[in-house]
Amino acid sequence: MSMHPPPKDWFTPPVGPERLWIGIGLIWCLVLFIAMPYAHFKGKQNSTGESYAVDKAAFQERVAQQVATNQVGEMNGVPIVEPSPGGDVYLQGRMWSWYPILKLKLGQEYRVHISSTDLQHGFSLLPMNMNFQVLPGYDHVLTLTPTSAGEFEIICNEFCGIGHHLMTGRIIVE
Ligand SMILES: [Cu+2]
Repeated sequence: MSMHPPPKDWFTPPVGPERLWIGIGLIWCLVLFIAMPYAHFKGKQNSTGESYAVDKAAFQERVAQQVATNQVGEMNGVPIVEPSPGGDVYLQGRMWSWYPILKLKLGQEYRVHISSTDLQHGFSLLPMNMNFQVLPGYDHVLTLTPTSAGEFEIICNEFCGIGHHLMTGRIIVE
């Protein structure tokens, strides 16, 4: 097999519709280049990236402590916890549930600590479409201020085994 170099004058500058499509593509690249950081700072649905290494047992202990001191009810065997506004809130992802159910106050700011005590899960808040990775050994802190009242479902969006589809939780805002 032999290869031949292209002729010296192979390049012809784009003209007509080709020029137009290259232009549209370039403009769209620039739009996305600006939109991504804009959505991060103005979207109000993004994590600040605050996270810490945490021992699984220590996190579990904080969750249990919160349930012991702030439980206000129970739903399908899962405790409902009402943390004090402005304070720390602990949410544990585990096979296959989100524990406990959180009851938050509209317009109040909370520091929600999310971690897993077994393997990787995905925190997905519906219908807001907020998604965060939940990793064992890491405490992911979300500074969260509920802006609408109601019941919000949490699902797991990281396949985590046979009961993955049953892994739902709840945040109640009133
Ligand atoms: Cu999961």
